[in-house]
Amino acid sequence: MEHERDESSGAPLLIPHGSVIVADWHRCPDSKEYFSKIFQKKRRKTFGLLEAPAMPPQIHVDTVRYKVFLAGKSGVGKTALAARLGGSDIPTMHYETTGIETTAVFWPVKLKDNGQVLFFKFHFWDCGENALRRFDHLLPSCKEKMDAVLFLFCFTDHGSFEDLSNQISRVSHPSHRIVKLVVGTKFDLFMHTDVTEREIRTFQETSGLPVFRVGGDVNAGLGEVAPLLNALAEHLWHQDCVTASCAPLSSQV
Ligand SMILES: Nc1nc2c(ncn2[C@@H]2O[C@H](COP(=O)(O)OP(=O)(O)OP(=O)(O)O)[C@@H](O)[C@H]2O)c(=O)[nH]1
Ligand SMILES: [Mg+2]
Repeated sequence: MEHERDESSGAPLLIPHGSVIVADWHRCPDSKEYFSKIFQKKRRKTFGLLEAPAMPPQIHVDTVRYKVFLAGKSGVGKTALAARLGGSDIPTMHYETTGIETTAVFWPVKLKDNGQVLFFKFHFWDCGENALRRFDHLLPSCKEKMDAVLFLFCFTDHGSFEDLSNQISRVSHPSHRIVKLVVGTKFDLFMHTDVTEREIRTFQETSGLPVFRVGGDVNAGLGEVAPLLNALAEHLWHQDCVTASCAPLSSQV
């Protein structure tokens, strides 16, 4: 299938859902053994810096690591999204994040091509927007060796949607291969929505970036976070394959 192309890198911008990894694998019986390792007492397990899911010795699973930066206006829900993706409680109040906070999230994925199972380890970098503006050294740290960015806006604040183009130009550089996805938060507050579906469609068409919607109860299970984590994994894996196929042969050995 012919994909839309990013002129700067030659990489497709949009990858059809389920073309690289098995879609909705968390619902398949053969995934149970892997997903059980990211849970503890029916809750998502939080992993320390050097911790990883413990598989039985006869099952070897490679882990691939990616740095993902969360960008967006203050109050859009960057800290809440990091908590949501990691399965921890979402802060009910808005406390400005005063520096950089990182969250490690493990996510099992089955590749469609060869059936190989991998643990994706996403390292989410969440920096308070006001701290980012105040201290010049924070943005370069967040951007250093990042693999992906989630650009956030919230459905209850049109200003945060308008701010997306600033966020995108501030964070991305045309020559960098970076996965870019957009996340609309507070979708549960649809009665107060300030951003229309038409605006979202137009944005998707002009920017070529997919838009995901999140909101609501964090205890809704994996179904709530799976679409975003799977899309992130799928785009990152695809980006790596494109980079590897473009690299000179000597560097592929
Ligand atoms: N209802 C609802 N509230 C949300 C959602 N996401 C975030 N919030 C709330 O929005 C407020 C701000 O969220 P934060 O995650 O602290 O915002 P932030 O982007 O980290 O802001 P800074 O650290 O200042 O840059 C908090 O009160 C959250 O509880 C959501 O999806 N639904
Ligand atoms: Mg924050």
